[in-house]
Amino acid sequence: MSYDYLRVTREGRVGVIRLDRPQAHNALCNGLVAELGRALDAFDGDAEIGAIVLTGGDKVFAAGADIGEMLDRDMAGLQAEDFPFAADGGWAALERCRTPVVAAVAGYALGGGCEMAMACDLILAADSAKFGQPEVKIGTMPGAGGTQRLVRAIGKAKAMELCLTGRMMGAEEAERAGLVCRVVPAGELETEALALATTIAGHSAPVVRLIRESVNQAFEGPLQAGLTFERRAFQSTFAFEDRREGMSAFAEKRKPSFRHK
Ligand code: DAK
Repeated sequence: MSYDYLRVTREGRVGVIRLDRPQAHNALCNGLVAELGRALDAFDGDAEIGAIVLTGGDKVFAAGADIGEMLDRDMAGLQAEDFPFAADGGWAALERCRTPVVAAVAGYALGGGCEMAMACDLILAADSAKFGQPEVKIGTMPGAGGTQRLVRAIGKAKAMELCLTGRMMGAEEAERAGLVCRVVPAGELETEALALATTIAGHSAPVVRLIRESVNQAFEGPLQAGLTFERRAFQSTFAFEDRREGMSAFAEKRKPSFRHK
């Protein structure tokens, strides 16, 4: 598959998608979002891929939706296509992707860029990362999870401040607030993101899928339902060959060799 706005590579069991529209600070034009959907669907359907890294450039992850493209849009049109779920289903592909996606963020992750990072499973930040929801400054508001995922990730007080003022939050503050799992020096982001994704991809794929779904239950639903889901998910790992292999390997003091089934 060829792409105009992405660079797509693979490193072992890790798929790497790099947003690559530097002249527009990786603004998320429809073409880019559509390509992202295709790349994600391809990796998600590939049994040889166990984790995905989604990243941008050194100075910008993504500066949000393409303001030029939105300028002349009207409400009826946005509603008809359920923007941003249009663009050939690019956003929807991110929401439904079952392979863990690590967002590796350097520089600006603003508006739709911050929302895109938050729609991933975890965010690894370079010390240069800046997160924000500046839509209010251009007369609109977050529309792809900014007022919802940000509140769940960092709490109402800080999320309210960021959304109402458009202030950017640096990497250290984002880590303290719980938005990112870790901050690394900018020059090490790519290596660290790959190492993180490679660790995930080295574990049993069906078990990873269950853990991911279970953590998301905690993020999205009530506690009792989540605890029940977790218990059933745990029990169902005993249906996998990889569960027996993992425990046998521990008992035999060797490394497990997972076959992802
Ligand atoms: N869209 C289009 N072009 C952009 C852009 C954007 N979001 N951000 C930057 N660019 C372009 C600039 O126009 C400039 O292009 P040229 O003038 O060189 O042709 C180039 O990228 C470099 O930008 P700057 O010259 O501004 O660079 P600086 O380093 O000075 O500043 C910046 C970097 C990131 C602070 C600044 O560019 C900036 O503030 N950009 C806009 C950030 C922003 O407001 N983002 C939020 C966009 S609104 C929805 C779902 C989702 C969304 C909306 C609706 N529905 C469900 C309805 C999402 C909305 C958004 O994300």
